[in-house]
Amino acid sequence: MIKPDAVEANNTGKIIDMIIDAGFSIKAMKLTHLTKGEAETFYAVHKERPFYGELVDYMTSGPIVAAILEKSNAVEDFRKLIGATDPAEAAEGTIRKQFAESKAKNAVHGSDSDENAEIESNFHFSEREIVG
Ligand code: IDP
Ligand code: MG
Repeated sequence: MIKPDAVEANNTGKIIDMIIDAGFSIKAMKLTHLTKGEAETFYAVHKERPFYGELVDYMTSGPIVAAILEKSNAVEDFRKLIGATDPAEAAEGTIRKQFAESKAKNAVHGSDSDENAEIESNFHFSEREIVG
């Protein structure tokens, strides 16, 4: 996902360019606005964390871009491309280093495992919206 802060700041195109330049292909993509219930479900794994309420408010504060990306070793390579959760710790050349405002408003989401990538893909897209 490209998160609300990055969409609002008109960084969507630049972020998609970086993703394509890094060798990912786009299998599905859409602009959407998560409801509170959708954001709560998507981030349910974090519901005991102190920042959960803030995270749900942020993720529903404006439109997001959801995408399914394909590449060999995609999960690990995408996490490398986006950088650390906190942009202060993100490596030079990463998306979060360049575009994240803070640890909370950190521009992009990436799945953390192949299993979660499948769950998150199915959360955002139906089968007929996925190319190939
Ligand atoms: P990740 O997005 O790098 O996988 P997670 O630890 O899974 O990081 O956290 C999910 C999201 O929750 C982060 O991307 C960020 O938007 C938000 N978040 C994480 N830690 C904090 C925090 O300490 N304060 C506020 N928001 C946070
Ligand atoms: Mg995570």
